Order: sequence, then C-alpha cells, then structure tokens
Amino acid sequence: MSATDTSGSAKTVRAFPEGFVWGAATAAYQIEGAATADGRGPSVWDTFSHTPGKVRGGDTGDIACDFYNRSEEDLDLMKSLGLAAFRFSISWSRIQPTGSGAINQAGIDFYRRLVDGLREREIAPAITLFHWDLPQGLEDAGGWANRDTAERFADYAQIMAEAIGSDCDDWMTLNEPQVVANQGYRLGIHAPGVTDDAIAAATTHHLLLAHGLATQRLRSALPAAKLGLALNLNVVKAADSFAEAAAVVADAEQNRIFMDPILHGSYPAAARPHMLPPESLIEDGDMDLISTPLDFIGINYYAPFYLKRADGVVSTDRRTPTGGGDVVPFMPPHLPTTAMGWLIEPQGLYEMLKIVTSELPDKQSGCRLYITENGCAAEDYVDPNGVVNDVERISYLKGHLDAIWRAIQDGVPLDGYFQWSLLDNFEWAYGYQKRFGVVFVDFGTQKRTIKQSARVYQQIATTNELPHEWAGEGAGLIAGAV
Ligand code: GCO
Repeated sequence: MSATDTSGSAKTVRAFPEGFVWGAATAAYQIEGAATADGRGPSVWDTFSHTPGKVRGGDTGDIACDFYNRSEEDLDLMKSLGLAAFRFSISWSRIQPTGSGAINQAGIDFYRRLVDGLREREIAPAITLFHWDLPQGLEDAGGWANRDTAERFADYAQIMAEAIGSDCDDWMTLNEPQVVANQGYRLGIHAPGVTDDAIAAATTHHLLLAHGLATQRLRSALPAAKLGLALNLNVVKAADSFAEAAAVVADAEQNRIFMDPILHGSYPAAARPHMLPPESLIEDGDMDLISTPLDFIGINYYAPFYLKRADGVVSTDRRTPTGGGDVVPFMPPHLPTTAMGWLIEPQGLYEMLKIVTSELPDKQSGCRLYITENGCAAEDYVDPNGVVNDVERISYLKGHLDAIWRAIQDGVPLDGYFQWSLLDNFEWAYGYQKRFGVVFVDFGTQKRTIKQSARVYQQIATTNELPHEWAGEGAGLIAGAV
C-alpha cells in the first residue's frame, strides 16, 4: 500500500492490523532477583547457578535486574516506551516454595501488585506460568521425569488463575519446553544439568502433559481467557543434498517434537527413537489432553539452523540438532551473526510463520499466532555521550519486522509481537555477559538506559506501522559484533 505525504513524495506505508499487540518479554529468574525474599523457595536455576562451573563468571540470578524491588520504575519505563503488553513469567517457587502444598501469600501479592500496576498503565499482562525455574523441591522428587510433576503444575496454574485471572487475558503454560528437555536434561548445559536421554524423553512427555492439564484447568477457571504456550521454533535447512535427510530428522527433534503433539496429538515419526517418550509412559487420553484446542501458539524465533555434510569436520555446537549421520551445523558465510554467534535470517521467521499457519489443524481452527520472543544479543555499551547506539539490534528488528509484516500480508493470523527482551538480564548459562535488552542495565548500579532500538520500537508501537525510512532497502542487515 502506498500513500503520498504532504510534500508530494511517494512513500510506502507498511501498517499493521488494527489492534496488533506490540509488547516486550521477560522471564522471572532472568530479571526478578530477590531470590530469597518474602518466602521464595529455591528453583533448579538457583541450585544450578550456584554450582561452580555452570554459568559464565559464576553469575547467578540472586539480584539480576532487581525487578522485584524496582517494578514500579520499570512499569513507568514500559509506559514511556508505548508498550501495549508485557510478557512476564511467574516464579513458581514464590507461590509454592517447594512446588506443592501451601501458598506463599507474599508471592501472590507481588504478582497482584504487578498486574495492578500494568492495568493502571493500560499495559496488558501476558503471563507465562513456567519459564524453566522448576521448584527445587519438585526436582528432588524426580523433576519432570516424574508424572506427578505435571499434576503439581496444573494445581499451580489453578492457584494463579484464581489469584490474578480476572485481570489477565493472555496465558502461556510453558516457555520453550524443548529447551528444558534438551538443554536441561539431555545436554546438561541448563538447570538441572542432567545428561540422560531417558530422563529427557520422559521430561518431554510430562511437560506436554503439564501443558494439557493446566490448559484444561485454566479453561474452566477462566472461560474468556486466551490460552497458549511459547514454542522455540527454528527453520532447519540443508545446505547440500547430502544433509537433506538429516534436516528432516533435526526438524522433528528441534521443532515437531513439541509442535506435533500440541497441534496433531502425535509425536513426529521422523525423530530418532531415543528422543521420544516410550509407549509405556503414554497413558490413554494423554495425547488428546496434550492437543487440547488453544487460542494461540506463541513462536519464539531467533535463528535458522543449517546443516551440511561433515567432510571430516566435527561440530562443537551442542545446541543444534544434527539429525545424526555425517552432518554438522553450518554457518552460511553470507549470513551475519549476532553476539551469540546465532545466524541472522529474517526470512526464516517468515517461513516458520507460514509453516505453522499451514499446519494448524481443524481441531485448532481459530487458533492465532503471536511472536512471543524475537530479538538479539549485541555488544552494547553506553558511549561517551551517554547513548547506547545499538545499530545491530535496530538492523535485526528491521529485518524481522519486515518479515512479519510480509507474513501478515500473505495470510498469517499473527496478532502480536513481543520483543525479547525489555531489559538486559541474566542470560542463563551466559550470565550477564550477553545483552538482549532494548533497555541497557548497568548491573552494578541497576541504572537503566534506554537504547536507541527502544526508541525505534517505541515509534513502531505507537504508530502501528514500520518507519517509512525502512522502505525499499530490503532487509539491510548489519553484521553483529562477533
Ligand atoms: C528463551 C528464552 C529466553 C532467552 C532468549 C535468548 O525462551 O530461550 O525465553 O529466556 O533469554 O531466548 O536466549
């Protein structure tokens, strides 16, 4: 669509649908700090980060962004940035310090104040119930390998629905369950640091079950709420024909292992057997429960994965599934990377949106999509002018918002976009060394500095269209500082 401005020069207006939601996302352990305040119990991430050698620099989430004590100031910041929604997660062990049993009222009160503060500022809360911080008490009782943990999660979901549900419309049960099973229980590079294929496979099934059980509880407690979950999805591409078969396997193990049960009620046949839960764990009715209709699927998209024939090269990247065989992760030299070393390819987001849209089954008719996370780490710093000029992030944003705009034109039912992340924060095993925020945090003083990317995002959020000066230059990517 094009329009003509008053000076008579043609410009392209790339507007988003009315009501499109512009938000920012965070997670409890990454921002809250106050790890032992007001009765909070430990989670697996407290234990893991306090174990020497697990997190870079020995960093922990003990203080993080101190959001627990600074939420009013941060809410004002969100308001000033024109955000329409704030995605945050609830620390389960603030609510139930050991993961089951008595409720810690101080924990409920914190989230009650947070939701009230958002509502006062007309920012919609978007809640994630589980963003990786399983109460340590439940891990000690078998963790996600124990079917009972799924039941405990459903109880906790119900507690939260009753406590704050009347003011919260958007709920996500789980964030990136694939990362929990794979990084947490198979590779051991995230909490709780387990390296066991059988436990990882059981975790996969019980996380899905937890999602299904919690969705049913939320649905009956909050009939008008919109329910979904956030899946990490990466398009998997073969860089040569040799890698094609492995790419199908890697796609199954990376994406479909959670997406297929949710959308279709079945595990992907292409995944290798050791990745899948054994039949003995799958009880009658489980798959129906897991594929309970949702209102939305949240997509967390960061990067594509490429695979190529190994030719004697051994991959050291443990995150990327290879699909087995003589195939390794590949970094196409023409693609820039972020400070995480992740490939930047906005077209991958477009493709993933199209894939998920085309796979929404009849059972999920009416299901919408959100981008629940998208963003990049960059080597940000406050320059001598007091400015954080994060041109790499602006470039990343430009490419990816162009991709979602095109996807919407091509029929993708996308209702919103959440930038990862509002604040620089505790980036899991990378500690504080990787900065994903649109707001810079000086962790020593907790001073916040609005980055230039946040100004650009603010403009987009308040005008509901892409900047005119972005038109006509293609994705215009700038290589990240690597
Ligand atoms: C994720 C996470 C975030 C990460 C982000 C960058 O869900 O992976 O939700 O917690 O910080 O993805 O790695």
